[in-house]
Amino acid sequence: MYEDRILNAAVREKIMSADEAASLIKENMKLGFSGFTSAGYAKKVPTAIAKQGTAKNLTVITGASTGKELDGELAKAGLMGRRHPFQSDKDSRNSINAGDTKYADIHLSVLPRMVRQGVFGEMDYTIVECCMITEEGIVPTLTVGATNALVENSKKVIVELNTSVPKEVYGMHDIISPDEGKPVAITKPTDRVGLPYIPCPAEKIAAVVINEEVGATPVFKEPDEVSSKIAEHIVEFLKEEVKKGHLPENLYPLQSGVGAVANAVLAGLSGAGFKHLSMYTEVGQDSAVDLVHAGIMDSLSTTAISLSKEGLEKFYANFDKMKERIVLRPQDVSNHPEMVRRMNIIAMNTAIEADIYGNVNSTHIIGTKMMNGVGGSGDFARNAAISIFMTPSLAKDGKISSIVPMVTHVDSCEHDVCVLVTEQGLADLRGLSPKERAELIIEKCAHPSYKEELRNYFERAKEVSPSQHTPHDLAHCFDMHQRFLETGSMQK
Ligand code: 0RQ
Repeated sequence: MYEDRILNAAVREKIMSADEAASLIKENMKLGFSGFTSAGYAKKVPTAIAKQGTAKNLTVITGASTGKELDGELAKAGLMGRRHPFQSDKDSRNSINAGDTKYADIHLSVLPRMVRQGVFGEMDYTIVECCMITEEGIVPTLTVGATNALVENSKKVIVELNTSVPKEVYGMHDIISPDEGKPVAITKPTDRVGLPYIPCPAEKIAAVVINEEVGATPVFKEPDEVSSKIAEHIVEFLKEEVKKGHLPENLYPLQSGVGAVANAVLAGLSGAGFKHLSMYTEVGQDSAVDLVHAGIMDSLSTTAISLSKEGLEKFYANFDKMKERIVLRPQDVSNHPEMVRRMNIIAMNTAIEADIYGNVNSTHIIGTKMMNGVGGSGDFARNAAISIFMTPSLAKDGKISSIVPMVTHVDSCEHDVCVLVTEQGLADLRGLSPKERAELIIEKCAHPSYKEELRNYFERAKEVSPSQHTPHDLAHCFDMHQRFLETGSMQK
């Protein structure tokens, strides 16, 4: 059985049930997992670990977020002692915010190097979803993430062979470690410089579990009026930059973050008349892959393809074209500062809140509650040719203004934010002094119902501030947040 997917006979002998594989996992173990966004993570083994419920205080390290069968089940079972570097599951978020899971939120490009440096110690097991096991190693499904670094630094590996993923996916991956001190010779998104599999000797494989199911797939909100308006402003800005000769007609390679707004912005690009676009990014959601289907995007380099059920069906129905145009890389290559800088990436990420001087909070709700994590937004924002942050001007039905006097937590600082966009408008902050930025952000990005309070804050700050470079009224810079905590709304 499975001779066409497990090429080594000795490895075929290691096929066992998810329960048997899960019983290898003991209390206090350090586990690596494949997976990045809702793609490429093992499902049966973590669910079985959670059901057995005995392996307490696990350290769980992945590429980025995973789905409910992994983060959700382990958190609900109270087994998640530590979690790195990014998550977005409701139950794992609750466990972190209750103080039950210790969470270090780490730039995604940095995590694999930390794994190789031994910052977390050696992994006891790395649990990898794959579509094939060759004589030389493991062929992942539609992600790479940090899997290669985790496998390298693991005592043993458990493989979950997912037969719903065609084995023809072999050849889409480009595996290389950038930590060897040599330049990574990638100058365009589809360049290939590495191996089509993750090296792993047969002896290191402790168990193979067969999974025939697709598992949960993400559901994307249809673009609404607010996200479509944000997309419109960005498209207009990019067209203007082309007109001025600042950008080529097919733009520079794009990076786009996760979530509903990011998905809508890419969808907005499809009708904008651009041709021969490319992406050098970390996650290809439906709207990015749709641009490839439509022939608007020629090439897409990413570490994960994260598609809805319909998106996945369309992807496999047009697989030859997808394979020709899409390359899957480790996250320390997809997010590598060297490549982001070299290829002049246009980075587009979503903020939770931004302040009048252009600092961005992507992670903490009202300064203390973890949402997801910084993910790759910092990797791209710091090194991009143009770093764009976008957010609806209001959150929670207007009870919160996303533009505030001072952010309650900083993920991307004023130096890494070139352009700020809400549905109200776009502020091009490049080359502006802090006070010029404040005027523009309040004018262009704030919602009309909060403009007056923000203007009043800025005027008062100029009166009471000891310095006129970045004026602040430090005793009152969090008044809006405090009012929300006390009354449930920032509105006066
Ligand atoms: O909460 O779901 O309870 O209503 O935040 O907000 O508007 O649905 O936006 O799905 O695009 O996510 C920044 C979280 C945006 C995401 C963030 C509340 C809001 C809602 C989600 P509810 P939306 P999105 C590449 C790059 C960091 C990582 C990153 C993210 C929830 O984009 O995690 O960029 N980014 N990675 O109500 C209080 C505010 C709020 C607020 C929003 N000001 N105050 N709550 N919300 N603004 C990908 C990877 O790295 C893998």
